[in-house]
Amino acid sequence: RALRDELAHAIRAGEQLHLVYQPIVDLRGGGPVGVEALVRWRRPGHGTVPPDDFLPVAREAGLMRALDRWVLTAALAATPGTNVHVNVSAEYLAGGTLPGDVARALAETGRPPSALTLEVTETALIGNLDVAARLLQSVRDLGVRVALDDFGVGYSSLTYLRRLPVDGIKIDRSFVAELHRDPEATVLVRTIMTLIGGLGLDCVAEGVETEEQAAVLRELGCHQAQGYLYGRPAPMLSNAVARL
Ligand code: G
Ligand code: G
Ligand code: MN
Ligand code: NA
Repeated sequence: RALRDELAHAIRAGEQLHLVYQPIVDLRGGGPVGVEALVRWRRPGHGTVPPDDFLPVAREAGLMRALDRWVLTAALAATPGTNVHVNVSAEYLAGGTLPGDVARALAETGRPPSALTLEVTETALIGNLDVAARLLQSVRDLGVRVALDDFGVGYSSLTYLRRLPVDGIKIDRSFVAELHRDPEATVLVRTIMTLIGGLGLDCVAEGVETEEQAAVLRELGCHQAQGYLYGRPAPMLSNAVARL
């Protein structure tokens, strides 16, 4: 069968999809503050397919909204007592059902809104910024947080920051990767920190792999981080055990 038919079936049935969770830590204390949910597909006969291989197919086939909606509820249900970040594609946001879906998913799972952060990818954003801003504000009115994902690599970062109601950003890992060897990367991250500090926004640094990177980020005032230094995406059980 064609890949996209198999994927459509997997998303409808739900059972071949699963989630892994990557820890997000406090850079000052080092302790866990939450997890990001990341989707995986166990394709029969092919093992586990990473999202970079099947999200483009889902996008092409018009399946992103169904996929992200499934992830939203599944991630909330699987992470009791833990703050969880969920990715929201531009397609899902543009569909207009996000505020209602979020309210329903919180009610169904009995989770508090404060436990949920939605990550909106700025590179994938958005024909209509006004519509996106209204939808995100509706979600925030529920008490859910919104973060701009992959911050800094898009064409319109500053416009998005100004026009979209968000609580924080995630600094793209391409900046973090260069931090301890490229002085210009440090200048860029310092500038990003000044910018978001002035706007009262939070930051999570992505892709932190070394103590040196963590030290620079701490010095620049970034308070949260995610990356292989702290943990790879893994089943929730591993995260729970790691916290004991
Ligand atoms: O898990 P991994 O680091 O391989 O993820 C690769 C990319 O796929 C990342 O950009 C991530 O944001 C995206 N991604 C992972 N899970 C989801 C999801 O549930 N929904 C959306 N829209 N993107 C996801
Ligand atoms: O775009 P998003 O932030 O949702 O992407 C998360 C992706 O980044 C996942 O695919 C995850 O596997 C990957 N990732 C997470 N931590 C690290 C890291 O420390 N180094 C690298 N190279 N990739 C990472
Ligand atoms: Mn993300
Ligand atoms: Na990201």
